[in-house]
Parts: sequence; C-alpha cells; structure tokens
Amino acid sequence: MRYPTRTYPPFSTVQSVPHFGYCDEVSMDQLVHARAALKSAAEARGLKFSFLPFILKATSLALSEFPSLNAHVASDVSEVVHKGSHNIGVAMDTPRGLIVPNIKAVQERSLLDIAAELNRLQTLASAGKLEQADLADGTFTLSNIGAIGGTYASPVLSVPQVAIGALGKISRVPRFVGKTDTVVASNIMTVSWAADHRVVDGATMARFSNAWKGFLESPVSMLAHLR
Ligand code: CAO
Repeated sequence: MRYPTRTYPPFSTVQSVPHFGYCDEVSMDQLVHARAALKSAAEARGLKFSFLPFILKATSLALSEFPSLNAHVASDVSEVVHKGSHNIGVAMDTPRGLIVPNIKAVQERSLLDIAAELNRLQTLASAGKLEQADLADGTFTLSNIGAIGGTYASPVLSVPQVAIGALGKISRVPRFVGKTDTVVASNIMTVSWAADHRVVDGATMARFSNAWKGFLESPVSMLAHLR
C-alpha cells in the first residue's frame, strides 16, 4: 500500500540547519483555573476548549515582544523576513498521520476565536479535508505532544520558519513554594524549543520563553494586552 508523503522540506534541508534546543517547565496552576472558568462559556458556543487557545495567545503575545522568532529565513541565509502576522502552526495527530495546519493572525483573535479555529482545523484534519490555504504560510509552530504523553521532546524545525516549540504533558508533581521549604502539588508542563542558530541566539530564545511562560503562569497578565 502506498501512502502520500507530507508536504515537508527534504530531511537534508532540515538537518543542514544548525539548531539548538532550550527547555523549561511552566506552572499551569493558574491556567487550570482560568480554563475551568471559561470552559462552559466556550461549550455554550459549541466549542471544545482545551489549554491550547491560551498557549497560542501567549505565544502570539511573546512573539510581539520578539518578532525575530516569527520569521522565515532564506535557505542561503541571505535574508530573514520578520512576518507581520502570527500564523501559528499546530501539529495534529490524525488517522492519516501528522499534519500541521496553522491558525492565521493569532494576534488579532480572541481566545474563543482561537478555540473555534482550532476546532475547525482539527475536524478537517481528522477527516483529511484540510485545504492548502490552511497548511500554507505558517510562521511559527507548536506541537502539543503532551496531549498524548511525554515530558521533553526534540522538535524538528519547520523550515523556513526559525523556531518551534513542543509541549509536554501537564503533570501533577511536588514543587517548593518560592524560596520556602513548603512543598505543594503543582500542575507542571514542560516546553522544548528548537531554533535556527544561524539567525536566533540562545539568549533571545530564553527571553522569549520567559515572556511566554510569564503569560501562562499568570494568565491575568494577558488582559493587559486586550485591545
Ligand atoms: N497535558 C495534559 N493534558 C492535555 C495536554 C497536555 N499537554 N494537551 C491536551 N490535554 C488534554 C486536554 O485538556 C483534553 O482534556 P479534557 O478532555 O479534560 O478537556 C484532552 O487532553 C484532549 O485534548 P485534545 O488533544 O483534544 O486538544 P488540544 O487542543 O489540547 O490538542 C491537538 C489538539 C490536535 C494538538 C492534539 O490532539 C494532537 O494531535 N497532539 C499531538 C501532536 C503531535 O503529534 N505532535 C508530534 C509532532 S512530531 O511527529
């Protein structure tokens, strides 16, 4: 039996990009409550409301602070184009295998908008009915492998994009409270970033990740960016 191959740059192209990894963990305690508070409002509109709408919004807000990560790079590195729109790809595991549609202009969308678009893309992806327009023009990628399991990953860049993040499974684990000796149960999610080291340095990735993590650990801070 023959299966169609994914639209993806040749492996040699991806492997020829010197890339680095950067990992961290994120406390999702406040986000667990925020999601629970908004879930029924989304469900009343017929929408499944997972953690991803928040994570996508946090990614867009962090990309606004670090536009060099929302970029395409020419294969000869002669040019890096910072993209104006945050078209964030979401890796989807489907009966036909991996496919990565993207949510266009996440910077202009509300959480409910993002959830609606995610639901639409997930339904089409499961049915093998995504359009080329849904797959084209991605500028950054997230892979929620944690929906299936795992902690850390080593995501492969979706060239010409310059960065990608893989999300681990949110797990309930013991953590110290600040600088005290008190230990509490905490909902921890890991993230594994990879970036094209020809155009992104580790410090930029770390600062971006810190900004992203700040939005997720204190979801109310995203309100400051409402327009
Ligand atoms: N940790 C813990 N729970 C998670 C989670 C995570 N990282 N991500 C999702 N969940 C939970 C959701 O909250 C939901 O729980 P409830 O039923 O209680 O609401 C449940 O798992 C199912 O979520 P979902 O998968 O339907 O929704 P999503 O929006 O989080 O993710 C999608 C959608 C399409 C990204 C995901 O289903 C998927 O396909 N992930 C795999 C991606 C992949 O294969 N990456 C590898 C690429 S390299 O080959």
